[in-house]
Amino acid sequence: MGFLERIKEGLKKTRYELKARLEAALKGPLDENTLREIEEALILSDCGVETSTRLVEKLKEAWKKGHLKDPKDVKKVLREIIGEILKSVERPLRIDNYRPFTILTLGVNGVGKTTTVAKIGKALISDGKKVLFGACDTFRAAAIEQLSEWAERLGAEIVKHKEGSDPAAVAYDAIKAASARNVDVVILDTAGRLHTKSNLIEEMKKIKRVIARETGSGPHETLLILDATNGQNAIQQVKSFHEALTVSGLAITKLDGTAKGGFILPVSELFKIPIRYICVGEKLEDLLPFSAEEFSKALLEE
Ligand SMILES: Nc1nc2c(ncn2[C@@H]2O[C@H](COP(=O)(O)OP(=O)(O)OP(=O)(O)O)[C@@H](O)[C@H]2O)c(=O)[nH]1
Ligand SMILES: [Mg+2]
Repeated sequence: MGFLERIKEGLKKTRYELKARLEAALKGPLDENTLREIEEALILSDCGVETSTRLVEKLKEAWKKGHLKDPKDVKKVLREIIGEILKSVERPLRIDNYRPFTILTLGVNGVGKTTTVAKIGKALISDGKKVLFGACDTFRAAAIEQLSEWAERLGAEIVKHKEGSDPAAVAYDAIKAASARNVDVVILDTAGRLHTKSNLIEEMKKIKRVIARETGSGPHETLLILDATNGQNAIQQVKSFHEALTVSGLAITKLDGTAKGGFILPVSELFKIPIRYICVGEKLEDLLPFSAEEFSKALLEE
């Protein structure tokens, strides 16, 4: 399967629902009413009220200029406008400027942090990099075990402590070990923290301070993992984490399980944080680098 085909397959649910809604809206002749229905269709696909309104305003401009002759043109113009919004957050993660490059992952419970750590690790290892995982989720023994299994399977190094130990101490040891073992990339897995509990945010800040002190320049990526099945609720998560910890990149997981994929539009417009990766399944190879053009094509191309 080609790259575009995989994204299309992964975005199937969002794609089908958006398509069905747009087609229902586009049944009659194009007029003000149709445009309102298009706006409705976008809102229902979690594109956000403000973003949807803006999209339709732009459609209206194209319509007035006579660029929208039939329903196909609407999708084409919409695809272009969406592609433009997403282009502003298309900045792939570059790991060659620091060594060891340090990635701190963040995200609430169960969004797919540990799985994404493994997927990124696999992609980097396939690229010839030496990778070390840091098991900073020390809340549960099972979490340390889960990451250890991935490390073993992938041939990644791992630094772990006992359950209940200080996550910042794990981060410290992981960075020390990375330098000693000539590692290219350190990826720190963290606990599923409730962003509403500030003491947990404080703990993340402490990890971040330790990384900054020990590397002098890191973390080189503060990667927030968002679960697409939460749709627009992700906006509040981005806001809380970004305010407290300055997020530098996003990874969007579980796009395969939801029709709410449109939420990445308001997230992109509001925060302008680069989307590094999207995940369209549980398997290691289901991690894809984010491409604005392919994503908008996958949403709106036949
Ligand atoms: N369908 C689908 N499932 C995914 C994806 N990413 C992760 N998962 C599944 O989501 C579940 C939770 O993943 P984890 O990686 O354990 O999530 P986590 O954020 O580390 O969870 P905690 O450590 O408990 O906070 C697992 O069953 C994963 O297989 C994805 O892109 N698509
Ligand atoms: Mg985890």
